[in-house]
Amino acid sequence: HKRNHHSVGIIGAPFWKGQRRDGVEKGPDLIRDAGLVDKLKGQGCLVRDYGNLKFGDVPDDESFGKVQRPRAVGRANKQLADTVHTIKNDGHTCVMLGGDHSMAIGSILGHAASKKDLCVVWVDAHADINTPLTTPTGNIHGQPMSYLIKELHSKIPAIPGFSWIKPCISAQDIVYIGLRDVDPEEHYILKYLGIKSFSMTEVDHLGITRVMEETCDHIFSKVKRPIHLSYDIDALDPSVSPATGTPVVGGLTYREGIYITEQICQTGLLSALDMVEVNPKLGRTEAEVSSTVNTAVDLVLSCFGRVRGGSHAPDYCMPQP
Ligand code: Z70
Ligand code: MN
Ligand code: MN
Ligand code: MN
Repeated sequence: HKRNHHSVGIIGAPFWKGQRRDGVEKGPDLIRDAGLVDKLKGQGCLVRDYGNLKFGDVPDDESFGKVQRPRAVGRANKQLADTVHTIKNDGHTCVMLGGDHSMAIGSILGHAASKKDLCVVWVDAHADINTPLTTPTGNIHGQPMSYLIKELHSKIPAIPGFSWIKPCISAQDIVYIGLRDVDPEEHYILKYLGIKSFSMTEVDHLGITRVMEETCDHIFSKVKRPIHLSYDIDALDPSVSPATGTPVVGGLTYREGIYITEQICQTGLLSALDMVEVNPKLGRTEAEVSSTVNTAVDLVLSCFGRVRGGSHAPDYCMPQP
């Protein structure tokens, strides 16, 4: 056994304006208060906490067509992208604590600024690939992928606050896991671009073992490359993580959710992680909130070497009688 050598940089993105439910901005501090940093250190990681981003008010943020609060979302994502770029250049695996999933725009763009060849594993009940013109809700947390994919560039209008955003990934560099609430327009986009996706039907059919084998075969089909894992807590079943904005029945079990992060860790290529959409105000009881937060913490820990079978320091010595 080699000592856990992960170097982790944490950035909190307490942002909610990519959707309409109050409370998701509490995510970063709740996940920290559940002991994330000490637990990562306890399993041998080097950890630097870069704190939380502070987002100023954005006055006169009129909607653009249906798209809600575009300037606030654009500006917050620029702040995040610059910070993620810094964290990557400092040599860490970057952990972005959300916040809503619109922050994946800045997280992935900042990551791509230092790792041009990254691929994306998107674990979510939702595809979050609506364009500003297909969105049924106007919520940008349902759209982040559309701004990042090169093949969709011609379908994206100029949006106030978004002029700095240039697509950085190709459709073939993406794998979805956990889908079960996909809009018809999103389904068209997934098929039209041939994006690899394992909906809950495929998870049932193949089992999570083969899903992860095929995920790695797909993203590493040509060469090994850095992984951006974008994990929406609503991918898991609401019986595990109910405190989230859009719970959808029939999700991943705790064990399937953890198996995904264990296997991504095993590749040795995890380069950035998003843990998003934890919303304590949507837990009906304290137990619902703590189950959701503790699951988010466990997922992060298992991205950085925690194994269910246990482990020990390489210099461990048994006590002598
Ligand atoms: C819908 C939309 C979404 C999360 C809801 C829902 C998207 N497809 N994402 N909750 N996390 O608004 O575009
Ligand atoms: Mn999402
Ligand atoms: Mn650079
Ligand atoms: Mn979701």
